[in-house]
Amino acid sequence: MARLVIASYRVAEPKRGAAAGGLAVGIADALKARRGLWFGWSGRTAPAPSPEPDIVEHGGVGYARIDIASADHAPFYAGFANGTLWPLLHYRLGLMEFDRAALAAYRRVNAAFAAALAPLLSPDDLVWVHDYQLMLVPRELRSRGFAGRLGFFLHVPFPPPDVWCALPQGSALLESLLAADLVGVQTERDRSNFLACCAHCLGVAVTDGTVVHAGKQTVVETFPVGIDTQGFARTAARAALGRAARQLRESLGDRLLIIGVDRLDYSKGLINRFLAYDSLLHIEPSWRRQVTYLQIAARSRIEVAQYRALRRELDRLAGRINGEHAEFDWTPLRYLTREVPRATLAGFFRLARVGLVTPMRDGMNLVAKEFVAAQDAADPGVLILSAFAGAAAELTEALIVNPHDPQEIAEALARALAMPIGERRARWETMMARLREATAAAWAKAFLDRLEACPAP
Ligand code: ADQ
Repeated sequence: MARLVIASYRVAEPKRGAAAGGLAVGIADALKARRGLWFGWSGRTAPAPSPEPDIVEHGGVGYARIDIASADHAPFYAGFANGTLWPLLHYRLGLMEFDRAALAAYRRVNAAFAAALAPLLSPDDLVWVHDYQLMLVPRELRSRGFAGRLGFFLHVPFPPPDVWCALPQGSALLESLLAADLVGVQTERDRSNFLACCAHCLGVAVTDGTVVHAGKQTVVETFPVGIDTQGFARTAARAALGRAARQLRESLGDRLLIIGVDRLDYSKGLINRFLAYDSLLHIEPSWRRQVTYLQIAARSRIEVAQYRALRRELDRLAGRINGEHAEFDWTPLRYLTREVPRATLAGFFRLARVGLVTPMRDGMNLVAKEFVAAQDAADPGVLILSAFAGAAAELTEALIVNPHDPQEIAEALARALAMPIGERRARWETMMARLREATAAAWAKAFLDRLEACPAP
């Protein structure tokens, strides 16, 4: 079996591996099975970083990590990756900032990653590059002589040509991705957008999902990311009996719990979600005192101005909603801007009657899948899900909403809160059956099987 080499911006702590949860589970299993190497950022910056990665081994997996140049980190990460690419890829041109110096830093960091990784590779390795922070790595690896099988997976959406073309020098990024043998995306929509951009911006031939550019063929396919469904379900069942879940349950009394869990990011639709809850309390006053909405929003990317502005807006809105609707013995909205341990979250999901997942645009959204996996089969909660989350393609039995319309979300909330047990069970069982198959491990396997099936270099 070929050795697997993963390159991603962040790397799980060697000792934690799959315990870091989420995506690390699927990746860690594949790495173990293939005696793999995980390459990425050390989490440190240095004025003149060593070009050689620091390599450690743990549990049969190698971890190779490099520092990023101190002068480059901010323009690379807060600048081009999260100030330019992130909004662009989430269709938010109005929030996109472009600066050539930031693009130059992005190029340098991607080149430094490839320069440090290339000497570690052998021709029969399977190399799998992850996400929008490393879009120039495929081409950089090729120009350093790596001719083996190379795959790229984009975790976030890919926008249509009219949006993508607004990015100055965007063609260089597309060309780099076409240096890979396989490009994987989350949904059919992302796939057709990516292919349309290749045809439109590069003028290349696209047939049956295969792009031929500069004499090289690249296959573009859909691989929806999954979670460790059974593992998360077990964690939730256990955590629901634990201390945090008990305290939460006691604090709720007879009230039904609505839960939202997100990174504090404008793509997650938090403002409209707060407005929707406010609207529910206005249009369906019978739910006053009967519900509590718990929103856990982990602070994220605070070095980017838009994220700080969003935080201020949510703080203001949370204050207004509680000020307007609260009673001396009822706080309608509980709002926490921090991370909560995964197991605790799993227990909270299981207690909730409604999971509220309403991103304006999301590659997949693993919270939606975690919420479903965490439910008690005898008394499952209802998922309300944005039509623009990648997960909506699979979780069709959720109440699907347009996140741009707070009123529509409010109506879905009222419907979910009143939904009879029979309907809740039927919807949940269908979604859960699907998630039992479409796990993180199955996702990694599907991608790697497809990469291995690409023509030998
Ligand atoms: P994210 O944008 O980070 O991921 P998501 O898929 O929801 O979004 O994953 C977030 C993970 O972090 C989940 O496992 C969740 O439980 C956890 N999390 C969120 N808030 C938390 C909190 N307050 N405390 C603790 N944990 C929290 C990107 C893309 C997604 C895509 C994933 C995977 O934007 O669309 O689904 O990658 O491909």
